[in-house]
Amino acid sequence: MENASFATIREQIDAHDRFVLLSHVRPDGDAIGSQLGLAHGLLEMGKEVTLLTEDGVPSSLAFLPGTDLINTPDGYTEVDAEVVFALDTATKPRLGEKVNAVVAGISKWINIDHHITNPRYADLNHIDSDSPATGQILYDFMETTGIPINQASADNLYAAISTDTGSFQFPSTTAKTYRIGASLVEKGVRLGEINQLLYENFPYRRIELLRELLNSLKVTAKGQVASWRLTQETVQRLGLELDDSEGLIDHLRSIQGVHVAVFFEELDTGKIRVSSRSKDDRVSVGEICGTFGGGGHTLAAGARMAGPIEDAESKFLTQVYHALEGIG
Ligand SMILES: [Mn+2]
Repeated sequence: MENASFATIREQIDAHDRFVLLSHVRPDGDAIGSQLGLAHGLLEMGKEVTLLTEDGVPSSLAFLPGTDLINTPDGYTEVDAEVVFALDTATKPRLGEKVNAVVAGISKWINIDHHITNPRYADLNHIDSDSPATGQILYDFMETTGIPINQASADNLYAAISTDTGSFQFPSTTAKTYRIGASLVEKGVRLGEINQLLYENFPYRRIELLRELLNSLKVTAKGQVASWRLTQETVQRLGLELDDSEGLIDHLRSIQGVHVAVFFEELDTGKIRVSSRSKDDRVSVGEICGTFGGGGHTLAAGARMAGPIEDAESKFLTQVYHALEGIG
């Protein structure tokens, strides 16, 4: 299926008044930043906007302008809107069970995302896997179709792009990404303040978590694979919140000689959440995660596996070793 053009998506905005904007479970900066980046533009156009996310806004992102507008689906039986925007969400189930239930009655769906594995589950889909962040696609969309990007919108789009590019560092970052960054700064992004709140404002328990993770660090395959694990026991003992581990995998990725970094996290359901990163585009962690029912990008992907954590660990790492053998 072809990508819907920005003009076609814009027509849907002109043709309707009430929109619901969604992103994925355990939302990250690109998820929340994308929702709010677009929402502030639509609100300025006088549109009615409902914002939902299955797990609520993580406290680390609560500072972004407009997060008070984002609700969990708990208070809803159904959402009164004409059009659904699913943003930064690779599959429909990843919107969350409760979110899916309360928007099930809405017939018009628009899907804007940058995950290559996105099966195009909406009526209009704009999937650009070359874009390092959904926030970057939304900037393009809003800028080219004349949807206002006010300061609140700019702050959010900047946070979306910055967090999904590892502060404009990952290989998916292009000259265009920097140009968009510059435009957003011109539109009033509070650069120093937003960066400090994004990257230098973590609760102390996150550092305690890092200490625990470092104690579980394993480097295998002649230094090419680094992994660590987080158990429910640690989650409970440190009083961790869902997003406390966000970004910590970058410590594994940063080790010299490491090609693949993997984070195994035991969830309260007993399932194992696997996050993986590759530094070598010949080793696609997206493909490896795909064999376990997950997905994502070549260099960053995730999956949910059955427990116990030891089993998930050995099954997943076996596939990683296999992929590394493939490149010699
Ligand atoms: Mn994203």
